Amino acid sequence: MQQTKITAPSMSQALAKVKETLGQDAIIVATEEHQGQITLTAAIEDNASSSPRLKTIETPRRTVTGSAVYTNPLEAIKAVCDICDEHQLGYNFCEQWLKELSNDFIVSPIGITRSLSAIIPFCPYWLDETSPKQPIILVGPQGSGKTVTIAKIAAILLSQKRKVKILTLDTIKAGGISQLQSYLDSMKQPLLVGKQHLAEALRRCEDPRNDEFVLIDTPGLNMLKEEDQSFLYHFFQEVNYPLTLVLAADMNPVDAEEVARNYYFFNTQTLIATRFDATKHYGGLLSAAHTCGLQIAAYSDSPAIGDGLHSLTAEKMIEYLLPK
Ligand SMILES: Nc1nc2c(ncn2[C@@H]2O[C@H](COP(=O)(O)OP(=O)(O)OP(=O)(O)O)[C@@H](O)[C@H]2O)c(=O)[nH]1
Ligand SMILES: [Mg+2]
Repeated sequence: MQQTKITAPSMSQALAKVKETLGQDAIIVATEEHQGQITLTAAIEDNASSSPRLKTIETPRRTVTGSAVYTNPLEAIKAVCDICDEHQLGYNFCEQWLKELSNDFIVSPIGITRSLSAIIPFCPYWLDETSPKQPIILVGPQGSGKTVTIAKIAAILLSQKRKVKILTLDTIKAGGISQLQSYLDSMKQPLLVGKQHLAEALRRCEDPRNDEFVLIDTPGLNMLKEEDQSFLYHFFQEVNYPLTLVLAADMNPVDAEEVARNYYFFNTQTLIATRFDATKHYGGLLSAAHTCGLQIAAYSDSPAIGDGLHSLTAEKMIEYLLPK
């Protein structure tokens, strides 16, 4: 692992220098603030973009069922290129997918699902694998669906007879607290509000006897704004756990990639995609996951809490990507 310390007068300048020095895959491992100067310790792992941390599901090589099956390599290549074109997936994504696909040319018929599962980390069993030792902390741009998703996760866990403790740090958005409170009222769950509960909630996760899942909602951030970068930076200092990015699937690929990179700096490892029902183009979601190796934990296709979250596999993703 390569490490370096960068000092600059502001967060955005420090982050820009980190990107310049270590590239887009760098992650921040420590931060200090002294006399108005920000010092970031950044690191890059040798295989940063391709080191999944949860169990990912790769489609077995011989799985060639479903509609994405082609009789010869040219047809399969054309199908992948058409998908990349339709969903605005960039050159790098398409090139890597095709490279992976070429490993399957020895079998016939040829499926395009396995190669997608090899370049995107799908984690359909994310929630089953998560334990109360790990808080679920949702971060993301304004309006991406964090609060609805926190409520959905709470509802799913409660339906499995698990216990939850829910905290919102969003004391900024008008109506933010009452929005989550009203979702939780129907589940008869209390809501903790404000930063003063954060340390205690995190301590709870460290207690081996703890059987409550700690769910934390955060305010929507605009990472182009210095104060929002600063919020994430201070939050990251206090929270020594991986974060989950909530991203709307209808975000354009360039912006989605940029957002993912910004959060990836701050120990964001997983991705939940919302608004699957509001788009026919999924390039933003896939670009964001691919760029930073973010693991796709779940997706949502409805704003209704009762409709829950769904697990995503390469097979299901291909169904969304193919022309209807
Ligand atoms: N169509 C659709 N709408 C969704 C979905 N998930 C959330 N929404 C809607 O998206 C809007 C924003 O959702 P919120 O959960 O409030 O988003 P947020 O990220 O908490 O927003 P901020 O706290 O303002 O940053 C609301 O109108 C939700 O009902 C989804 O999967 N599909
Ligand atoms: Mg919210």
